[in-house]
Amino acid sequence: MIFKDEVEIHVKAGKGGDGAASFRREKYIAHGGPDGGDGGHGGSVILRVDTNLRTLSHIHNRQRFKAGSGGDGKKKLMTGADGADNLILVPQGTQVYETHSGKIMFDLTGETSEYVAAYGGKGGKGNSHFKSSTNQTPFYAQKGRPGEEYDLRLDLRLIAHVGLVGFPNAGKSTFISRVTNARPKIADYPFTTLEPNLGVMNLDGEYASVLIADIPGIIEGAHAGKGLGIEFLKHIERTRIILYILDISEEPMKKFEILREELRGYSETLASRRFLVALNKTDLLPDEKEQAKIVKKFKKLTPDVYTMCALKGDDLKELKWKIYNTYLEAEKGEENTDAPGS
Ligand SMILES: Nc1nc2c(ncn2[C@@H]2O[C@H](COP(=O)(O)OP(=O)(O)OP(=O)(O)O)[C@@H](O)[C@H]2O)c(=O)[nH]1
Ligand SMILES: [Mg+2]
Repeated sequence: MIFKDEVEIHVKAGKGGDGAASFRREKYIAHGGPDGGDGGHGGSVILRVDTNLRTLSHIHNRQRFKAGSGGDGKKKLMTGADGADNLILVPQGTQVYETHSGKIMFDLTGETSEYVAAYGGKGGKGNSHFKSSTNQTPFYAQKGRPGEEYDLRLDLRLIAHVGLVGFPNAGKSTFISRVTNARPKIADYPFTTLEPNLGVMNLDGEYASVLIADIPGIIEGAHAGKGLGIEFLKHIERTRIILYILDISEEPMKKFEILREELRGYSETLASRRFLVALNKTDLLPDEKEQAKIVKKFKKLTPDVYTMCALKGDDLKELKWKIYNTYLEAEKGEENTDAPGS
């Protein structure tokens, strides 16, 4: 699943139907009274949150969304039908910007948030409305109003709970494919991942509500623009937990220090976020004493160090539960800080 977090769309609401200009046909009277009905209202284009969605990848870039036009009014005071709305479902957390001005229009933060992106045009009034004492036979009927039309940019700031950080080739994508429903590309060369992947973690066969984000690998100098750059860190800015994934057979402590330094270069808050460490590829360092030595070094920095072999899917269970419990703790901490008066 490729995670797409930004997409431009064009929305065009329906035009209102025209009001009718017509007159009652009565025997022996040249012009009966005006009986032109009103035009129907144009449909609107509406954005609505669907909590089952996690990405914007179901929307094509530059896709056009049109709502239906209102029907014209008819004689005998018949009102035209209203145009159908066009409903676009988006994930929770989608922000709507006006493309040209860059102005934010709406933030679909709630589980039931809805935003009318383009209002349909009003239907025109039929000539029956324009009869007066001086004009018994008005030929004028209102035209329907055009619908609103905008270029919009939808921006989903991925609100993953756990962000994977590591050097290229460390096994981040292998890990996310083992523990979540995501199926990213995995290959034996650096920078395989070019776009973030998002997955929902499974625990004992059930999907827990923990979202994990796999981002491209980070190298030394990334914050100064090396490699794929550090811009992908924006995707994990709002995560609660960072999981460093390190190749245990390739100077993991040194790599870890470089990664921390790069994160610090990007944002101090991100660098000081709660973190866990996973030492991957234990099959490449089968000597358990060697493994224990490395683990011991990391334990001086944090108690949350785990070894695993993501390739074979070994030793993942304990880490998964740790991730889950840390996530629950972080959620709770958040509630507490949000509580009024605290
Ligand atoms: N021996 C061994 N190889 C592994 C293990 N986990 C992952 N690999 C291999 O390491 C290579 C890189 O794995 P990826 O999951 O693509 O690594 P990544 O961290 O996502 O890399 P980028 O996307 O380039 O940042 C692949 O060939 C994997 O099969 C492991 O536990 N043991
Ligand atoms: Mg990858």
